[in-house]
Amino acid sequence: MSVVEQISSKQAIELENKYGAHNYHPLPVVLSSGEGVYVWDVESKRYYDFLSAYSAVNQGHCHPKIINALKEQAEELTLTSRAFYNNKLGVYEKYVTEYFGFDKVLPMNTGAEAVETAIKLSRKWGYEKKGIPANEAKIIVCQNNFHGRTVTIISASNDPVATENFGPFTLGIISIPYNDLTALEKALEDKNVAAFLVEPIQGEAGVYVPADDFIEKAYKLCKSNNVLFVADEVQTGVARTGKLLAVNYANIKPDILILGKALSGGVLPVSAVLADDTIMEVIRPGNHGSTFGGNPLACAVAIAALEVVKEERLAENALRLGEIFREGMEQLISKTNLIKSVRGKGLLNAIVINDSEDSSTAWDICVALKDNGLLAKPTHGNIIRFAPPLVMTEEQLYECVEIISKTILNFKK
Ligand code: IF1
Repeated sequence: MSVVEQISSKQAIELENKYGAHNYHPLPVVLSSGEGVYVWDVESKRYYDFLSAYSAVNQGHCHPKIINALKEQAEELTLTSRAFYNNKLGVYEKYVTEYFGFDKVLPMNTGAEAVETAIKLSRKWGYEKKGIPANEAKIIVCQNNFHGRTVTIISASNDPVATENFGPFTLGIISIPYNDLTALEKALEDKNVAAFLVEPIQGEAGVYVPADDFIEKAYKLCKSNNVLFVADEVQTGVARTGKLLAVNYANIKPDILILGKALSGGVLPVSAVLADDTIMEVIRPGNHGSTFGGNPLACAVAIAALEVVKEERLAENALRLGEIFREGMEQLISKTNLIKSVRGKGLLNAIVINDSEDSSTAWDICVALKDNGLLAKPTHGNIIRFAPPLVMTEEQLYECVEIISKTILNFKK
């Protein structure tokens, strides 16, 4: 008998409110199981999951191949720490570096840990390879970014909700407007800049897709100024945008690649920082680490999760279904003034609701979508992100476009 008795939605919500920190405002639904593109609540109602745990469940909920890898490894060896070698880490490191085309990987757990790792790596490279004076290294970031919740990472944020009363903040961060090559070129005049940290598509900001040439031209500006181009693909990576990586649209190889979320298929926290030897060699024993980083369980799960991406051609599926989704939304937009626009790449999309940012309309639409069997959540204010698991079939996607259309056309403010 499990420790947790079968509880009702009401009981579950009351328990979280009473015993849990109120650091989220969840939609009023209590999930108890998931399979593929579906999740079920405690009253056994089925939903299409159009959030995918913020793009961590690209391979679908509880993918059998990934769960089997988890089970098998869990009965063998889960954690050794890096004080000793183990028989899974090197195999995984070879697999993931060849998979993405880099010399080395530094394995971590959460996305924020990987971003922090990339910041430390960039700074150390700046001092030891570029010759930046001690403690003068700068990192350029973009306004409206989201890279995680640690104090250093929110030091790069301009979101008052994520930063208020968490100071003092980390120094050495320059913030420029997203998608602004002129601003980047000016910021790069500072010879103490070590790296440019950027999301190829800004997820949390509301699925902001930059100009087609932004990433490629930003990369070239960085290279001509001896600055590392650091791609945060925690949310856009692992096939989400219709290619293995969102930077593949720009046909560039970032100096440092940050992965997380779907690297494990949402089964447990696995993140990674990949770079070539000329950069990664600045890291020496004792410089960095983590208790769980590169644990055998994570290695086994991540290999299975990445195999699924290739075996089931998830990037190709996301590319094709994304085009169908945005076409469906464009047709809906022509029938209603409630939606201003749709944007995205692959199966990372969002609609902009025709109401003020501080209105509850986007939230209310998500509650109505929930009642109609589809789960999505607003990002900022009036933007609703739609990101289903990449294993969705064309038939399921058409059904979901129908659910969204019906909900919007019948929505009463
Ligand atoms: C929350 C957002 C998404 C990320 C990128 C690093 C991280 C994230 C591009 C850190 C994490 C998550 C965090 C979660 C909600 C979600 C999110 F709304 F916060 F911004 F996806 F858009 N880089 N994003 O998107 O990875 O440490 O969470 O593993 O904090 O509310 P993490």
